[in-house]
Amino acid sequence: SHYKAGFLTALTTPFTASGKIDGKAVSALVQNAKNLGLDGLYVGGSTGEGFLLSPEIRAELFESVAEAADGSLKLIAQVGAIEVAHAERNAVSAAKAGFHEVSSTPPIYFKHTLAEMKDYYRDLQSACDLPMVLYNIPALTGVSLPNQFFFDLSEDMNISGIKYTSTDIIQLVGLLDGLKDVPVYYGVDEMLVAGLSVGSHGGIGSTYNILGREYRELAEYLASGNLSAADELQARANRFIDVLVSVGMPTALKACLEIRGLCSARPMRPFHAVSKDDMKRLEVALEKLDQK
Ligand code: SI3
Repeated sequence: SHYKAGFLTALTTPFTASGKIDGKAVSALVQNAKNLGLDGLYVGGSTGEGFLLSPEIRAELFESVAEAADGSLKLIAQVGAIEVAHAERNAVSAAKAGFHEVSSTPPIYFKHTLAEMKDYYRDLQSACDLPMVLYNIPALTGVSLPNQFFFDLSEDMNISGIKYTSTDIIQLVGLLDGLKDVPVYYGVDEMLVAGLSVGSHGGIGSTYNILGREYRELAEYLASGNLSAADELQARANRFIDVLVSVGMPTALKACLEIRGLCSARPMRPFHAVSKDDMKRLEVALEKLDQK
């Protein structure tokens, strides 16, 4: 297919009332991804509230997901953490649990040099010996990685992909043009049609938990040249995503998954669970999706 990297959902991290990983809900969410025909899971990213999870709880999460996936999905762990030693521990936990690849945002908060960020990725890879998916998500990290950074690291590391979550399509065109054999996952769900049109090899996003089937369909329409059908699906997705974004991510998605009976809406502190009023708005948005 055109989309050799596949379509993966960013997984929500479900918690029990006492703040532990809810194993039953993990199974339900993983089964949901399988039912939607998705190729894999991106675990512990922004959708998974990764930066709010200790190394211990992330290890539990990775174990629980790997067990539920049971070998039938590609598993990528987002291991980034403020403390580098924690990121390395997360990478080791992912490898132990049987994940296929690790991924990380660049180091955040301080303004690091490109050389420091390169060493960060090299150290992570040495810790776990798994292929690495580099992650550009400037809206949340405040770090916009330049294309040369991706080119340089793919020369001297085992880079299995780039998750490109930016609306800068000019940079994306240059990235796809300059890369040799490294697949790009586009990460802005509202612009999947744009990301795939310029040549991205797949996608990863939060709303795939709900719209995974539609995104795969959208991709097939594009590949077969039916642009207007692809555009229509994107517009339908965005009417739904607009409500989620106005309620607030990632908790709005978690609330939708509670409405669908898959997990509790309860987020990790300092997030608040969505209000009753917002819950109503999300119910309506989900109903509209079901009506087509
Ligand atoms: O777990 C993750 O790291 C993600 O899901 C990232 C993903 O690219 C999401 N981006 C952000 C900023 O959270 C998107 O899927 C996003 O939620 C979606 O496009 C709606 O805005």
